[in-house]
Amino acid sequence: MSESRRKFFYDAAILGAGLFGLGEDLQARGYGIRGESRAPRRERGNTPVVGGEKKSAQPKMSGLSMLTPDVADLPHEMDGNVKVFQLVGEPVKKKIAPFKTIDAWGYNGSCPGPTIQVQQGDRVRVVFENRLPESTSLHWHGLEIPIEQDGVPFISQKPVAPGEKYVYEFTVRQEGTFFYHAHSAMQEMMGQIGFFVAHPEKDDKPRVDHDYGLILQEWAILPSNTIPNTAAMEFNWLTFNGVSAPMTTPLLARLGSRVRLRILNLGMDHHPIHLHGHQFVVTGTEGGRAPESTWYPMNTVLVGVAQARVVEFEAKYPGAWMIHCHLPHHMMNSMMDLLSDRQIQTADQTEEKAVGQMMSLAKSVPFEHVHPSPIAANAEKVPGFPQDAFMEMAMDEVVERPETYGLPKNWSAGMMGMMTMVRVLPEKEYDEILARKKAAGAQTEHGHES
Ligand SMILES: [Cu+2]
Repeated sequence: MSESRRKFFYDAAILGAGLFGLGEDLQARGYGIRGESRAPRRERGNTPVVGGEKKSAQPKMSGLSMLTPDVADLPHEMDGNVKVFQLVGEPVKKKIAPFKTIDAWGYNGSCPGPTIQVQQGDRVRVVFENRLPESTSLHWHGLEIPIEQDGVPFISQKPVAPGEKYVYEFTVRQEGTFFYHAHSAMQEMMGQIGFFVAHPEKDDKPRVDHDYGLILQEWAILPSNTIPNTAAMEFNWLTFNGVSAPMTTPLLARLGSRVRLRILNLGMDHHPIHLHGHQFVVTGTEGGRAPESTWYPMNTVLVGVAQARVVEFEAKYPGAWMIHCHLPHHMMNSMMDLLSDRQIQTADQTEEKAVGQMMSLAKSVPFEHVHPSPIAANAEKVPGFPQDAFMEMAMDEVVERPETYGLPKNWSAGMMGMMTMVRVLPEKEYDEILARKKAAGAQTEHGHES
């Protein structure tokens, strides 16, 4: 990486820190990717910008590559006709909410790890380096590859010790939505997962206009802790691509376009992912494309652990449509950890104490926010109050970015946990946001948006 390139990433990091408060996540490390930067990336075309490494040869996509909101792509270089990726497993400081940074593990400074995109038929080499304090390995989930490449410690390879490198190499014969992860349960729950997408040799029919990827993760963060408790069976922080709503970057779709969502789950729970206002069909799984004869309309798909579900829909109706896990506790984050030694109580608690506690919790987050929903004058006299009052925290400005432009005031108030939105926009509004992304990106990288 050239010196000016290095400086670019450093500047981008500063800019990102200023704009989005992601300072801890953004340290120039010289991988050629920025896991957290919001440099623009392509939506369509044949020259994807992957983390700014435009010089290296890019995948010959048949038409479209997937965007992983809030996660960068992993660039590669060519060695003859082999696509060579460099992947580093290491601890990652991860800001999962404007007021919550955790000590996760991931790859190349990113959690989840950067997205790998290849073409069906590609020969792929992944040079893996272990910068974790313990041994690990990489498993290629769903790929039909020789046993020596399967990444299971002792069975198919010796564990990769701390400080060691290990080279994986295989030919990708399938197409579909796969993933890589450490083949160790606790490391998985520390965040060691990333997309491995193999684009088909021939374009799918019907053709999609937008292709998005979401990784579902859950975290148990005990009071006053930043390290996920990987032994826990109860989870209080829920993320899409490593961030909780409203930090999740909205997906954009042109009105009338066809949208693909690839949803991947690696946690302890299965998540029913629901889309508002539209019906979709499941067009694929972690095993690849499903025949069209199996498609039927639905709007909630259960994404089980270790599964991927690929859904497609026509973006017919303009608006900001929620995409979220529908488990009630996954549509929020329990912020009891912010209460330090205090616990949220549901019994043996006067209403006055309950209200006081919710208020003091809300006041403890270190940024400006509002509770925009009115409450009744006698609210405190009603058994059960408060439920959602005070829990919603509008923080539009803290999470502002080009993709949130034009959303109604206080849009962020009800956005919590495993939640994002697809903004279906008429031509003019869509182009306006793309222009804003381009303008924001012009300071960091020249993007190819169309
Ligand atoms: Cu869920």
